[in-house]
Amino acid sequence: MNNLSLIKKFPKDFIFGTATSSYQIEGNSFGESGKSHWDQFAKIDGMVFNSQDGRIACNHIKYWEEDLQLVSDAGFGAYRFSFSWPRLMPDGNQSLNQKGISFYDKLIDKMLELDLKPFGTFYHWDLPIYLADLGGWAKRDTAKYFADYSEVIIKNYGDRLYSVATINEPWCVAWLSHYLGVHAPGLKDIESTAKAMHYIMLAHGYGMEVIRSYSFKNAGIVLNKAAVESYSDKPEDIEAANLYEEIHNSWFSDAVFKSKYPENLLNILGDYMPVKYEEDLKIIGTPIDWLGINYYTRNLIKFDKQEKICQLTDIEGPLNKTDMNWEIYPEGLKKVIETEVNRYNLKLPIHITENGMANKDLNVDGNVDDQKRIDYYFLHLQEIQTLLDRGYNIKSYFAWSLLDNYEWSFGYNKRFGLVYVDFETQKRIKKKSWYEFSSNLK
Ligand code: IFM
Repeated sequence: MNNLSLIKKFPKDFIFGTATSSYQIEGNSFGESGKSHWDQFAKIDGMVFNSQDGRIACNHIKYWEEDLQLVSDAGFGAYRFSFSWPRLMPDGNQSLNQKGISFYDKLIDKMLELDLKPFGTFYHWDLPIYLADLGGWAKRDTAKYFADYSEVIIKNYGDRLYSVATINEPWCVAWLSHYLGVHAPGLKDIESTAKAMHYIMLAHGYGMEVIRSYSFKNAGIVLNKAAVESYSDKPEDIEAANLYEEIHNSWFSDAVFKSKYPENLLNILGDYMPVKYEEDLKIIGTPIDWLGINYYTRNLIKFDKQEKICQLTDIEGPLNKTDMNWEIYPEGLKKVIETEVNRYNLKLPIHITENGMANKDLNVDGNVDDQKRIDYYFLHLQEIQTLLDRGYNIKSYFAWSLLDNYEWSFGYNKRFGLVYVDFETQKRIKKKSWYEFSSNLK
């Protein structure tokens, strides 16, 4: 049975935090928020577990003080949250919702009062419905509107934010949502995929330009990295894995660090790419101050000739799994960081902006024993420690997530929190993992 006492051996200035996102916790039926495309998507039969949506979620709009107190009482030094675009700009790009503006004002001020560094993410998947109806991420205008939205954030809160990230997990925004059809808008369409793969990165670039125009200094992007491995030594599986590496990982990092897209995937998407997309790559490559890495699992890839466009499949691996059926593969975290640093010769600070697991947690008379989650954190923190010992420039680690919350297509059926949420009563119950962090952070 592992514990988290290794935390005490981390460098004194290493930041430990925990993370959430707006749609997953806030409850968008409160505070005059606009709707997001997830509200629409959840209504489509079979797309989301029990058609659940984020109207109530964890009602963080009401319980935000209690929630921040939970972060602070555990001894964390930072809180990663996201702004909700439809809460701030209900119609996407026109009027501001003053209630939304003051909500984040209060939230950030309270973080500072509690000595929590505010790590703000601009976009964590809640696209205003109004922009989704105009074509969403398959349209160039959405990237332009993202620049206006970025300005609202940086102008109102830039003086108090410790750091900002433009986009959370562009792979999910583009590939998972337009090619695999798993997230909103649920498309399986190569043309919209190609457009979204580019426009989400252009939005990042425009966001960076706005951030720089306000002389804000601590800005980055958050990429979800998969440890991609070939299912076998067969050349066709290795080739399939290489293509998947481009799809999941290097498309986004090549764009940011090299102002280019990787060749194999570009060959596949080429005919559908926006005209003159090359001209945008310089904007996308605007230098960032740090790279955020979210890591959960590995992808085992096999050649599959049944697949028409990208001839590959993700095979279920043999390792122990979390409740998401994701393999627990801690060395993958080390591998993805090593790959990133070597491939791009990175000197930038790296923040581990998300890592954690879903577990079938049970509330037994007010006790939630999630030892499996403690084991997961232990194993991943060990990998980070190894890299720190080797001199890697890793600055922080954020546990995903503070609260059980809306896990997208899985609705409220997957629990990732350090704190258990009873969704009937909104009661928060600290899990064993919360106590474990707390006794080692303080
Ligand atoms: O809950 C999500 C989060 O919104 C983005 N990263 C992965 C988490 C677990 O699936």
